[in-house]
Amino acid sequence: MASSDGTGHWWQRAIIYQVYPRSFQDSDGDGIGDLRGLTQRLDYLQDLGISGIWLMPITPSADRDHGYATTDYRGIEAQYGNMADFEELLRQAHRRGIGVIVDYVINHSAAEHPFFQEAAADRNSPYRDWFVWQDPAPTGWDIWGKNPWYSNAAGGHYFATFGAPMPDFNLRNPAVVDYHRASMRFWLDKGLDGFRLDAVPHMIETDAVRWNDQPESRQLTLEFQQLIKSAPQRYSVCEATANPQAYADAKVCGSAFAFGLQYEVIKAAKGEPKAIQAVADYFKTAPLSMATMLSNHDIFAGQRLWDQMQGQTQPVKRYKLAAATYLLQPGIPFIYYGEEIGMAGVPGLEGDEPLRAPMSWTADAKGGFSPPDSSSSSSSSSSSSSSSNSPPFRPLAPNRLSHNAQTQAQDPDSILNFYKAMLQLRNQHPALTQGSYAQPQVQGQVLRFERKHGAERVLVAINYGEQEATLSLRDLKPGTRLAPLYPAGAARLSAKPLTLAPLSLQVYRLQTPKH
Ligand SMILES: [Ca+2]
Ligand SMILES: [Ca+2]
Repeated sequence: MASSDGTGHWWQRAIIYQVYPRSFQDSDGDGIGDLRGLTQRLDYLQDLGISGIWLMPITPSADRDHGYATTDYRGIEAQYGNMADFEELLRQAHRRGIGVIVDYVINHSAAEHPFFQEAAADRNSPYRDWFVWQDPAPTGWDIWGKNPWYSNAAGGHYFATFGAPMPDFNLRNPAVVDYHRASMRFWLDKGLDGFRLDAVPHMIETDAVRWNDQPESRQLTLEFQQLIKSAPQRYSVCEATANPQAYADAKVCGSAFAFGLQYEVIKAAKGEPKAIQAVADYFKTAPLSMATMLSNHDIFAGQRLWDQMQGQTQPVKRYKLAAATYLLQPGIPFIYYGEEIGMAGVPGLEGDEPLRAPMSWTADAKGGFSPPDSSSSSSSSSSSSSSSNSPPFRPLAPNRLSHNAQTQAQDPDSILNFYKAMLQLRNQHPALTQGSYAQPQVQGQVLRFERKHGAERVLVAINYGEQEATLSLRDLKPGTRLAPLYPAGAARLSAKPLTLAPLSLQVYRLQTPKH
């Protein structure tokens, strides 16, 4: 991805959309999302205003679901398509100015990966030392309530942070690191714009006490970041739950998900004063390269925002204020697919599955996720595979009739149109895209902050309260004028107290007198 103006990095200005490929768009009617389906939806994403997409794993996997149990680091999951489909997706995304990053899982492979299969079957296999073995198993280990050592049928015990089906690599073995470096280069050479690096604080363990976020894991993360960025305009973002701000540092990953902030933003949108203060304070210290979000594909990061707002007064207004908060603050915002239409989770499913329903595109029987059943008898002689016209692989979102992309697009007051307005605002104003963070203040349930870039200075004021609020602007230089950016249409104001309606947002460009 070329930088649009030849300066800086595209990702520093990016708004990134997280796609779970299995649930985004099924192009061939087998009930499973695929790469061609995603390519068909790029116009929607471009119209939304995003500038990057993060694809959860697209490589072949043993889990046939989330994709993090990798069986081949240089291939495409057959259910999603083939390498030509991926290359076409990349071309079409780049044509629209959209960068593409994909998940890369370094810490572990699938137990079904041929390397682990060889290592498990034969103590003398060259791949034995690619994984972590002990015999007998050591004692005293406890990772999230589980013993991470698993007995191997052919002898020995192997180490698996995330459970028996996903054995950890031995990342102290240089051959393993070289293998991952070569695999990353394989994708970068295709023109991929970067990686989301999975679970990096878990790469290297020292002992039963020191197994999380060890200095060696940070060092190795830096080496992978350097490899990725050895090509221009590439981006690396890390999943590092242990210490996100440390991993966002340029000397570790360069960017990391701001886990924890999402809970404060959502509580702020519910009007909790302590959370409003926490949101105001966050970017006083956090790097501007934090990857911000409201939720993602993992339940540990929270339910879908729609579900978190149920039971609140004015849930849609609060939903919009949560979105405005992270879309107008610093950071690199990541929008989880379906968030922009208010998609609900699917009740009654296990674990993370409620978060990962097929995207709600229309009010049709298959939600527009899979093509509609073809009832035409003339097609019976076609060569289409027997798998066509299968139902979507997972139940659709319960609120799809009202909250789907098509219906939302037609309602000027919808969540979707609010997201588009916020993205347009961010994209049009360098201060909001990449500006510094200044003057954060909390007055009652009102958050106010400024963003600055070059000569541009933008003021954001959000009233999370149910009462009208007045925001004093006494600290602005006399004569400062406020040009409204959102909502549009109001006349220019001089610097005087602002009146904020309940649960509302105002954004202004500040124009300071020259003299
Ligand atoms: Ca499909
Ligand atoms: Ca590990």
